[in-house]
Amino acid sequence: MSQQQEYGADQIQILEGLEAVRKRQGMYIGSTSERGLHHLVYEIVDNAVDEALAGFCSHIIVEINPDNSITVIDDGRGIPTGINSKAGIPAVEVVFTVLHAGGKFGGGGYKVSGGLHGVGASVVNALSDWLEVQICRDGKIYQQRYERGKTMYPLKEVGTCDPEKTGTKVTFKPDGTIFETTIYDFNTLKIRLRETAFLTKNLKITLRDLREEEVNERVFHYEGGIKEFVNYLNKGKEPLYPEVIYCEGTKDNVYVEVALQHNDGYNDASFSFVNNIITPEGGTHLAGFRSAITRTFNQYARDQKILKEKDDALTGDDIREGLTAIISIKISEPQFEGQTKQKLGNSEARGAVDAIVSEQLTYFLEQHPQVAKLICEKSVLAQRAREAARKAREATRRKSPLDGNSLPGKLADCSDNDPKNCEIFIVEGDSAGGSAKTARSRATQAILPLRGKILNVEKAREDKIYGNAEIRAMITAFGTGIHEDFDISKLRYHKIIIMTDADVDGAHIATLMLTFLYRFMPELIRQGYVYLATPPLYKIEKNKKVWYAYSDEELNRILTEIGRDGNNKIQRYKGLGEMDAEQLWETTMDPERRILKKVLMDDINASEIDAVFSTLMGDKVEPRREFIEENAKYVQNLDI
Ligand code: 0R9
Repeated sequence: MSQQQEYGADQIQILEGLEAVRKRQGMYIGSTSERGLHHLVYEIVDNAVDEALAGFCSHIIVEINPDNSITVIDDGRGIPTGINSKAGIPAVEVVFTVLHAGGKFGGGGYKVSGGLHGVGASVVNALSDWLEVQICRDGKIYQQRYERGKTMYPLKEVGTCDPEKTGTKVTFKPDGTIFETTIYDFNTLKIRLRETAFLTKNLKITLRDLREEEVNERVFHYEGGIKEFVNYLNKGKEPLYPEVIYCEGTKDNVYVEVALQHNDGYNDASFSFVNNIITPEGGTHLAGFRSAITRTFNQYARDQKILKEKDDALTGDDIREGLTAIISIKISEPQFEGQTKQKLGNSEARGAVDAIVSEQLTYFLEQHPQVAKLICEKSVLAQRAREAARKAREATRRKSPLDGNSLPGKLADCSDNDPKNCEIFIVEGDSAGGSAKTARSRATQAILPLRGKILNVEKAREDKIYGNAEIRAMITAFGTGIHEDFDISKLRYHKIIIMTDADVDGAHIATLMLTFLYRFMPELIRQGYVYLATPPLYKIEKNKKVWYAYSDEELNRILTEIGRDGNNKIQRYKGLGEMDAEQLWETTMDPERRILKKVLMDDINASEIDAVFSTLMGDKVEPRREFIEENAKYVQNLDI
């Protein structure tokens, strides 16, 4: 009897379900871009993490195989292999072939990890060329294979194993006809798996890249969980006190974990998670945390007479200056609200976080009066600085409004009034600025030359930042205002193009500008308005013909094409200033010929982005050196 004839109504429904996933992939995994491709791995890993959260799995291995297929192995109980009475097929087959099956079958527990997508293994199966699962359970090894979601043979025994050893191994190859790319990025998986390990105390996660002869392996294992996460995020910063404050508890079925520590910086780096997934827009859990710390610190400061009766209360912003915090909750039925469905709405989460943090933080402050005093004093300083900043901002507003009514003198503005058509080049140095002003297309291209390096906003308080002429010029030119005044609809240019020399100094200036944009106007990056110009590295001349090369590989390609002989004249550009206006136009500014790099930011990586900026731009040398050593391989064309 063929497989086809064995199919009953249930199986036909299954196939129709997975066919729907293949047709409307976006609905199930968000996108078929690189992001969706990586999401497949997270779906399978999340199932193994659930097994860890249930207390049965301590090690997860993720391997990128030479053909860009992925293997995930866990040492949990193994997916049940017995027949599921409702579906009439083994539970494991239900997991991989029935939409949204997840943990509703078998164990009876709920799916804890995942949450936002949490679409499950069947979607990964539907979107894979093939998927194979092997289970070690009761001393036997079971196996099943699927191709594009279809079961290839009934679950079979393929060997025996040590009865003490149990676990699940899943290997899948994403379908190249569905995904825009099927090449995995080690770094992307590394960031996510490290975060998962931080959020799941004691779980060890090994990531292995088997695509090169020399295997690249990283192991993430944090006994301290989110306490170590806070240490990691603060590694480029100077902590105000050595302890990481930690609160933990369960209330109304919400498991709450919070870790926090202040540093001597000025930013709030708080990140909230629900069921191990970051919630970039926060929600009730974050609101509960904020109200708890504001109330608790004000109470303490009043009790200890750090705040006198006549003094204003500290605001949340004052207390969160220089704060690094992780708020992580586990909840069985998370509800998400807002336009992007990324904001937690469960009201019981607010109460649970508020109660647990208030109680345990109050106790901590009583036990650690020196730490409490340091935090309160820093908050009082922040309160005063905020008042000074408000005055500075109002003074600047009166003199030269930050809302764009009076433009900076150095700006050569464009004549078109429609922001969609307009771009602004932020140019390093007056001389390159001069060439750019001559070269530009006046209707649509504005030029703002900046003198030297702009202020490092990572190390300055707001009042000083508003006082900086270069930063004020940018804010005024963009037209959006900043912070609570920020209004993206007032943006005057839909392309903000940072144009700096292709050398170390230029890279530093570009990083300073990106730091400013990231900290003060992150929405510009998030919505894709920020770009980096790419000036050429070489000019090649031969027999009165000219070529430009933007990388060493391109130089080699051109030289091979035109012949490597004595007639070639090769010029290595050291900076934008070496190009005349015409050269600058044709190589770097002409929309028809230039290369622009869009600066992208994915909120999923929010904590990592914060750590990168504070490591690169902060005071500590050693973490910066480590970061540069680890990431040097990703840098191209930096002339050191
Ligand atoms: C390598 C990736 N790992 C997994 O996908 C994975 C799923 C899974 C699992 C259970 C144990 N380990 C797992 N690894 C499990 C076992 C039992 C009960 N619940 C869960 C048990 O032994 O009783 N499952 C996830 C869903 C299911 N199993 C189920 F629906 F089949 F039960």
